[in-house]
Amino acid sequence: MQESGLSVGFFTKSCVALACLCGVHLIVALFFYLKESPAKFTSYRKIQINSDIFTSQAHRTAALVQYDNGTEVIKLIYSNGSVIKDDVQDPAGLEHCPETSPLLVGRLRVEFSEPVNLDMVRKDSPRLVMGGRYKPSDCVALQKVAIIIPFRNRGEHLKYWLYYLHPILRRQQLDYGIYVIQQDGEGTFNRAKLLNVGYVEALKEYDYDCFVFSDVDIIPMDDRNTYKCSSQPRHLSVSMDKFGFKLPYKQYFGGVSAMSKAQFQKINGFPNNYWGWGGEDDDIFNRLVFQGMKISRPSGDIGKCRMIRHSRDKKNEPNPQRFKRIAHTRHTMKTDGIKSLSYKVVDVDKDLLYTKITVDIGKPGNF
Ligand SMILES: [Mn+2]
Repeated sequence: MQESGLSVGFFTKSCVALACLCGVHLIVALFFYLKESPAKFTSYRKIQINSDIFTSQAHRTAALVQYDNGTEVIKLIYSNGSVIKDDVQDPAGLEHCPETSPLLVGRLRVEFSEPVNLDMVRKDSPRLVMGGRYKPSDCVALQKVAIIIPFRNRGEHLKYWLYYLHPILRRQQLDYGIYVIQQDGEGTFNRAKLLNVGYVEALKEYDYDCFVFSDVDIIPMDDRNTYKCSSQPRHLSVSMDKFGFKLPYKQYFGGVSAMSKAQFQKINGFPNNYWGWGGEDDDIFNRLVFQGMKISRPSGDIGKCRMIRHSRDKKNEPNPQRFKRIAHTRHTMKTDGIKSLSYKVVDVDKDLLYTKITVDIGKPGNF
């Protein structure tokens, strides 16, 4: 009996000790939880979002706004819980801009007979920030768009482009930046490599999620042709006056196009070895197709654009190798692209209306 009494006593004591230990653990945990959590997250607010652009249909997004020491942090979250976007916004608690901007006016008059005055553009854009950066004041833009313009010796065209595009992009309620990528020197021009450089340089400045690649001489004639990305790579200059307001051919992807960061990464960016005029846009088209993507386009009516007439640039003669190169995209795209890009920045010029980056991109056979 004595033996059994001893053993019951020991068992009871052990249980009490264990219970006490658990209690202390609980109290300590509760103390730290209560101490930490109210300071970190004062409140959560669920907001509605209308951007399903970068998500598959299977995973619609939800958004949470969480206040972290007074700063609003917007997280776009997959239904499986993974965060796809994490962006600090103004503390004002702005709503997202609507899917279609209420500021659009539709068809525009675009002409190049009179010289344009950029001072007017500067005065009319009070929210423009040095470097050609803008974001709406009353809502959070749906996309952060870097507009990349390959450039050399086309100052007059750039003036028209800036004159027409800044007001359009503002009405489209985009959070945007203008990057003019100027090829240094007088060597053969390389449009696609300059576009690759623009992609890399723009991302060094800001967390852009969409890239619009535009020739300097193409102006949209309708502001409903929004310069933003879509669930598939988007071709924007679909009916140019130069081609009788028609697509020159079904696979045409030149002029102005838009790709999300993910779409651009998927195709290893653009080719670096198309020197001179032509072919690079067809190579890009091939890359998209080989990666299982399709081109999205606005209607021919909304997609009307005007091209400034010009004679052929010097050092941008048709590239005789272009047909041979296009035939080998499937192979070359694996190695030639954003992963193999090399260049040197020679100069950065910040204007209120644009960021101009002058780059040494080498020469043929040495890229
Ligand atoms: Mn042109």
